[in-house]
Amino acid sequence: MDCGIHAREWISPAFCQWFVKEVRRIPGQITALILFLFLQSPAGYVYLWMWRKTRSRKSGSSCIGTDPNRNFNAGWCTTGASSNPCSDTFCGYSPESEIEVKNVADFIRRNKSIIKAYITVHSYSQLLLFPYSYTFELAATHSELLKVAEGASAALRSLYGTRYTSGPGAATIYPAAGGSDDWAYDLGVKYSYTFELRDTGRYGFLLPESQIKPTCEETMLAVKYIAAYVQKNL
Ligand code: 0X9
Ligand code: ZN
Ligand code: ZN
Repeated sequence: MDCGIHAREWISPAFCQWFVKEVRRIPGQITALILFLFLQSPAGYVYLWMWRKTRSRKSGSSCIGTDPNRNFNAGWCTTGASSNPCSDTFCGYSPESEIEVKNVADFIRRNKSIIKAYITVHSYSQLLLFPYSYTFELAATHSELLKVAEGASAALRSLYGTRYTSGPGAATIYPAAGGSDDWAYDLGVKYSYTFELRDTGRYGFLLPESQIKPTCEETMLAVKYIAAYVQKNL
């Protein structure tokens, strides 16, 4: 699981912190799930806390940063991404050009045999997405991915009634290539999900403090659901 791939989505790293605290209290249950990477884009997070991209620069453009979730090697820069360095969805000059992306990709490649699921946490829109986003074609295991997503959404809703929509990224949010979820799935990680946490736009990225704890609590139920399913189906 990673959090904070997009720097301005503050609720995401908050959830990773919550997750670590909680998971230590339930010995055995989710220990098979590996947790890594709190702040995938630390430079952007520090930079005024409103930034989406990394903070890298290259001569030839005065614009700064690449969208890390367009920089993975999955249909790279073919759709829903920009080759303009000034765009908020700039895909970078080449796949894995960003050190943050290269590090995550290397980590997943290196641990491929033991990684059974990959969850990446974003905000906002209340969605539970799965591959593909770089194409409208359905994933080979589409129906299973959907079934697990719907179970996880139901578990999440059971706490405070928060409604999530689940589906493949391209059809559910928008087509966008170069994302970590598609990349991990094509590498062979069978269960690959993107959470878009609260809310649906009222506060957007600036989720009020009063919603941090309930968001973490309900999301925990969804992640536990996915983890339990994966453990039963290893
Ligand atoms: O556009 C994104 O990277 C994600 N939405 S966000 O508003 N947090 O930026 C959605 C990612 C869905 N997955 C892929 N596009 N691969
Ligand atoms: Zn995001
Ligand atoms: Zn506070």
